[in-house]
Amino acid sequence: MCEAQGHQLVGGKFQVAQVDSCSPALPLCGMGSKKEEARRKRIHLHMEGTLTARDKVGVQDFVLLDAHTSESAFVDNLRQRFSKNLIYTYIGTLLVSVNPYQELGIYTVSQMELYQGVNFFELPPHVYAIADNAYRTMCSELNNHFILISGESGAGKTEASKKILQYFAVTCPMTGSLQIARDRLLLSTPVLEAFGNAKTLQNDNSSRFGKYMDIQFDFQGVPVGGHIIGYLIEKSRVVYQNEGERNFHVFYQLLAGGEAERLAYLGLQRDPQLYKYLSQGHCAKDTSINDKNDWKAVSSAFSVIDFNDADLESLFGIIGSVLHLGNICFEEDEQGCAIIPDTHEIKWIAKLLGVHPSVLLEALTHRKIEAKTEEVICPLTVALSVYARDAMAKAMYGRTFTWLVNKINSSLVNKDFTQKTGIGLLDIYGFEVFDKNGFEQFCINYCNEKLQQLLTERTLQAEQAEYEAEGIQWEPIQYFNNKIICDLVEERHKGIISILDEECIRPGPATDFSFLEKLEEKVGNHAHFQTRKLAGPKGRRRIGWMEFRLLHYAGEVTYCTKGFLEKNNDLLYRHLKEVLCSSKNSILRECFLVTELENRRRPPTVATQFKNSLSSLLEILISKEPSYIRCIKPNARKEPSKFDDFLIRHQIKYLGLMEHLRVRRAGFAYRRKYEHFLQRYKSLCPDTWPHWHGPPGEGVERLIRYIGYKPEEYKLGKTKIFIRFPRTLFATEDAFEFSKHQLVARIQATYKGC
Ligand code: AOV
Ligand code: MG
Repeated sequence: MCEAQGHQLVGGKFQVAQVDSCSPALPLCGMGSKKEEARRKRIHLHMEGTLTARDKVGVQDFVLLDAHTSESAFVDNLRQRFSKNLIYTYIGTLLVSVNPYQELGIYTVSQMELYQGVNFFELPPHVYAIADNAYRTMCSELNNHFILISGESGAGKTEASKKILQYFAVTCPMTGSLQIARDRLLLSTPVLEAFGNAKTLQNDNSSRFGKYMDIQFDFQGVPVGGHIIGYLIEKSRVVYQNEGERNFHVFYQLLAGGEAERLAYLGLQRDPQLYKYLSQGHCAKDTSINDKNDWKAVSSAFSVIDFNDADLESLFGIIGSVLHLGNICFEEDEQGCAIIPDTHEIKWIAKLLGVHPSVLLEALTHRKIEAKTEEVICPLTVALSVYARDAMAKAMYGRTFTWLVNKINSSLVNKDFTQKTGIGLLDIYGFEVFDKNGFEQFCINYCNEKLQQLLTERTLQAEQAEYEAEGIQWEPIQYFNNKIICDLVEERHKGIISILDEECIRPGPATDFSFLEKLEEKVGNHAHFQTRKLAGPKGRRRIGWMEFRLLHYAGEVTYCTKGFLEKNNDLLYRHLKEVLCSSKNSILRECFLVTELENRRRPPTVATQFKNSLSSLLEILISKEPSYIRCIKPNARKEPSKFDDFLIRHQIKYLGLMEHLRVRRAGFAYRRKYEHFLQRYKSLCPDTWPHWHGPPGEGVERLIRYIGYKPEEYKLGKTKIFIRFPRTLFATEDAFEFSKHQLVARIQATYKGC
């Protein structure tokens, strides 16, 4: 006779006892291998500490809150847990994470082992539980998954995605030859972060590009390869940074850690303050960032992900050239044309890129214009030369970043495996509000709107639609659907992006101000749009003449239209393009020559490209099974242990966490088609074992009546059974394991008797 916490085998029937799902629903003992028993013991030991302190640490699943609809109770629970360094809490299967801003020691290998193969609610909430759950479902159902990590800038998305990747790297089965695939997956991160992350006011390691990483597994669950898609890198940072912000990490890393010979070859000095592109934010040297150490990590990662010396020479030739470009100064001659009095920088760039100095000099100070039959070369003003110089730096960096992602992908691809399943990790730039917000923030916040929309559609909307389709009685729960804001931005012919594109291509003088006027004319009446002219100086911050305000799902953001047209057009003078195409630098040749040959026609604008890439991303995601992590930033000062109620309440609101909780609380944790449910558990009931010939729904009804489900624990829909609490399912699962064990024992006994 076997008896375990929460489950009793009574009179041959398996009954589900009332267990608080906060306590560990330990499955039946004595049914697994020695290893399994040892694991169970570990869990038990681990849980003891948590259980005794339970009253003081709130509930680990918001569904269990008594005052479940009150926002204050929600915040209180989060605060209590945060004060005990318990940063994770569930809402059903969704994970809420609060950035601790300190190392907590909860990401050790033994923690990883603890979460491996455990039922989701058995252990305290953890990002590892989300990873493990996705992984195990993928292995058993052979389907594709994705983990969507969202939250505002600095909330902990990138850290969470790295922890998940590490979890797979450590816990997945591994064969010798595939270790390299695993290492490459892991090491792609520091390289991409060096080139794509930067210190901003909100985050010292802010992702300035969006990243979707697909980890591919073979049929045994071994990680065999991967693929990364990068989204819109913030190129403007290469040439300009706001006060208190930095350029991309790689520049500072190279200067701080690069070998003396390398720097000499590139003509660079160690001190970042000597470079205009690195010092505009006045924090080139930041005590919280160790560029020298980071360089070590990045340079050793390069060798693992298959970069050879020639690649690195070209790559750093470009990085060096960008720094030299930034230091080029222009002066005006008597005719008002730009000249470059000191050609020191030009010589270095020419050397590093393999172009002729005089050609480069001309391209930076002149422009080729096609007249009727011939090309005319016109001198540029100083302002236009500065524009040309910055455009060249941005174009080089932007395309190099794309090259980098492609190069990493070619090292991650594994052609030997065809039958693959995958887990996608989505880590994008979080919602951003600065004092001054430009085109970049507009794109970033639009991206966040789209992901919020996906989440709303797939959780709140889909969940409720399913209850309706299955004929389950249900009291609908109201929620804010941000589709209205997505439409305002992206609708064809009518949305802000279309209006911007029209201004970018229309003949005649279009300016950032004429764009604003068009916006007022076309979307002025929209409930989520305001300008000074239309709304008056209401709100917390006055709207300026060049500004418009969007009322995003996550709050108001006032955008300055200055630079919108230029950034959306992203034009590089033809003259400069030709110089870059003629470069002997292998990366530049590859990036410019190929794309220029392909793109004789005008390429889509930046915003439209971004919109299209987001819509293909959503298509990818819609075909996969989702898991969600919602990250919360506890305070605006990046400080540990500081829980800012106001800031947190705001995030809880806009992340829609209360609505999630209501749907979860009133809803069902688990559902399965009758056929599948019956197929798995039919051995638990003599009526359905070994075969059930009637309608599957009826079989399920017999089965659950036999094993003793209580009426409040489940509902039967048209095609599926809905189970309210995870504990019910765990108990059923344990009973199944137990019966399997008994069956094996019986078979073994039979053989022994033979
Ligand atoms: P983000 O990805 O959400 O912002 P990060 O993941 O980069 O934010 O987190 C910001 C910083 O918070 C990190 O550099 C860590 O110092 C700290 N941090 C976050 N999560 C943890 C954790 N679990 N444990 C310890 N420290 C943590 V942005 O990329 O800006 O949207 O564009
Ligand atoms: Mg990030």
